[in-house]
Amino acid sequence: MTMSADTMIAGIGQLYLSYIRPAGAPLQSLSNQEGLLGIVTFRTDLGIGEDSHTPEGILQIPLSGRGDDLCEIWQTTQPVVAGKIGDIIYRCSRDFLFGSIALTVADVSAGSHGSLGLPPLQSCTEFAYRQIFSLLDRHEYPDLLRIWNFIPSINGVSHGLEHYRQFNIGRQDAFLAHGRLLANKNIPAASALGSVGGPLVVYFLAGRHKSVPIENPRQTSAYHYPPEYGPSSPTFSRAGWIDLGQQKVLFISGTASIIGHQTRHAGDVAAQTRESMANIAAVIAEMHRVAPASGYDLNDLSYKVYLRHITDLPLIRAELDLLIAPSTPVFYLQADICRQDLLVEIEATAGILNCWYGIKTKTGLAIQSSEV
Ligand code: 3EB
Repeated sequence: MTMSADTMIAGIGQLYLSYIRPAGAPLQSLSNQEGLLGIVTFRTDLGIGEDSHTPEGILQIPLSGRGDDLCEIWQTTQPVVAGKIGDIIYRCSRDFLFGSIALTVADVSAGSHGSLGLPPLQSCTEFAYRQIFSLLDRHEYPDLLRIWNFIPSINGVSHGLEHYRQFNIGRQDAFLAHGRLLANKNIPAASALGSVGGPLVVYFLAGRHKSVPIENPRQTSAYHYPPEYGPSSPTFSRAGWIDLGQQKVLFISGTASIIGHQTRHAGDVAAQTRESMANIAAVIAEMHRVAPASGYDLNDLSYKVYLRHITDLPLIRAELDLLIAPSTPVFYLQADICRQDLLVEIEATAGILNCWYGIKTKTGLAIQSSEV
């Protein structure tokens, strides 16, 4: 049975993700598209100032600019309205809200939140997450489906504590303050990377309907990591799965060479890549146990690979070429990873990729714009 446009509108909204090269399209014109939830660009030479948001709502992630020239576009089949509240800019449809927040760490420490005497990045993170949860609670998008965190100087130390560890305290405190750690049912899939200075940048997709969190049997749940990784454990799940009717969407968190809670293969980027992919395969297998109808394998995913050293790219690519088909979309970005000894982190999605670098995928969507 084919669905009419009316059925589509009456049913749950669908989600589409596209990747383009920023040079290939006038970005400003993309922001007028129907159903646009958000645009994220990964490059530094766009002239990022203090403000990571452009007037058109295009989020610019302050990475080193090495790696693929990448622009990530989120769309839905429902009408979208744009909004701004506090430091968050967002666009939302009936079923989805896509938002971003960029906070300059020094600003927060100088302002009221610094007066608590907490490490600046910790209070900044708590402030960012509290704003996000307040928005989601107020507008009734209870479920955080996916979140990306870009932490300035992630492995740097201030106030005697590594920034990633400060970040984990602030994040967990905000989850606790908003009652979101009850029974570990509300924990989103996430990625956490280092940015090259600039603000703390967080972007996220939230939904009216709940996703199902998935853990990895090969790994200790991050929210149960022991204290040797910091005073508060990281609040994220290994993956989230959501049934949107026609679409079965899987969001796999940033995945690294960790077994149990320990880093494996320190100093060996090829082995870390293989271990990360083994973890992703384990997450997919776990999803099939929880949701038997979905049927994805490694070749059905699209990947973003964050590498600490851009010079490792050929080694990582060689490993991935052995594990996934050449037609599988993989994008490479240079970023620091949350543990000093991790050289690579790989995130993936299934069920929503619309097109990439001009290549249409079988997920294919109705609201394809001529620019994309
Ligand atoms: C790990 O498994 C690797 O703190 O939000 C991956 C994805 C990692 C998300 C986060 C951290 C986070 O612990 C690091």
